[in-house]
Amino acid sequence: MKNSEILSGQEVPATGDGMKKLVLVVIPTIENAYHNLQDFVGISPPMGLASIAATAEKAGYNVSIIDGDAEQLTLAQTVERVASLEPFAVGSNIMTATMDITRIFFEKLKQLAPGVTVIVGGPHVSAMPERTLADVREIDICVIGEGDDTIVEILRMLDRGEDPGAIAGIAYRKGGQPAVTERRAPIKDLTRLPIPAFHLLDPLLYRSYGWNNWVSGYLKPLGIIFTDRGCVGKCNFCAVHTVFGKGIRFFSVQQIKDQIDYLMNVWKIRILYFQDDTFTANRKLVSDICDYLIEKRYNERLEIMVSSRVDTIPSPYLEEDA
Ligand code: B12
Ligand code: SF4
Repeated sequence: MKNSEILSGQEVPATGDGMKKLVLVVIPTIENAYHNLQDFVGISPPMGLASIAATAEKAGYNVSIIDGDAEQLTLAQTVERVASLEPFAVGSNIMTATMDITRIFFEKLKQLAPGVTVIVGGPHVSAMPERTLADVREIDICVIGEGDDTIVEILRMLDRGEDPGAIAGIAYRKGGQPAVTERRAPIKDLTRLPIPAFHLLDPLLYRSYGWNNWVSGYLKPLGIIFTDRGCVGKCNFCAVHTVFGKGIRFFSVQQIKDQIDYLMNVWKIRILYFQDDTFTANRKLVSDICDYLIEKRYNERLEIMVSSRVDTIPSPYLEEDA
């Protein structure tokens, strides 16, 4: 019996071996998105997939990540690579801009591997879970919001052959019709999460944006760290709140130090990007991170990038900051 048949309401015997393979995939979209500016685009490690890979591994699952963009695979090659690993479930992250290619990808994948369960998450899915199921009939489960805990609950459910209706924060096909389960609150305490599964990625594939190319060649490896989730901004056009809810939550200084150490010593990064939406929201945290980079003299070997919202940076020109 196929995994995907569980989701159409049929009875399935529990398998329960707990070590089946989950393959997470970055569907290649760079060529389609950036055309002749491809060389300018940085290639970032997929941190959403690396985060859920870490919790799935911690729960005992066997996980691989195939990054079609970083490995410069065509769509057809990516499909073949994923299918050749014989996964029982395949997961991917969808932005609105990547929805069309995602549909083609999963159509082709299910032709090669009809029994696989397809699980998707990300901003587009979180904003429009039912629409996503309606648009792509090959998708079995949509994860709404953060997927770190949800992925583990889904894998266990698939293992036991149970109905996913009891899992909060998903949309799935119940007897063929889209069904949305109860809302899942954002993870209150981020400090309980493991660090992202960097070990499943090849550091040499990740590089800085093209502007370094004009100056000193691409810098690589590029390491990415998120020090928080969410944003202090309340911009109503922004997709961030659909995934992370309102407000902002922080990782601990220790979790950030552990990631810096790993990326410096194992990945041997030359450029580090704090890819938060508002890196400067918590000045104490920023100051602790800077102290650590200096204490370890990492700053002497690194270029550092951050992204933030400009009004969280103190300005000597504004009275309130003086
Ligand atoms: C890094 C990034 C990129 C990188 C992606 C590189 C990579 N390999 O990941 C690059 C530079 C390529 C990029 C490009 C674009 N991006 Co961008 N990007 C981001 C950014 C800043 C961080 C993504 C990230 O890692 N977040 C941290 C992780 C932990 O969160 P996450 O990915 O959402 O994952 C969590 C959940 O969503 C869920 N989840 C996600 N995937 C999956 C999969 C499964 C199976 C499960 C179970 C759960 C799950 O669980 C994760 C952990 O909790 C986000 C902003 C943001 N704060 O997220 C914008 C964001 C995703 N980008 C956005 C946009 C608009 C774009 C562009 C369209 C911009 C443009 N006009 O060119 C392009 C599209 C490019 C394309 N390919 O077509 C929007 C998406 C909006 C939307 N409606 O989809 C965002 C949300 C920015 C915003 N504030 O609006 N982007
Ligand atoms: S400041 Fe940026 S990331 Fe934050 S809500 Fe506004 S647009 Fe989104």
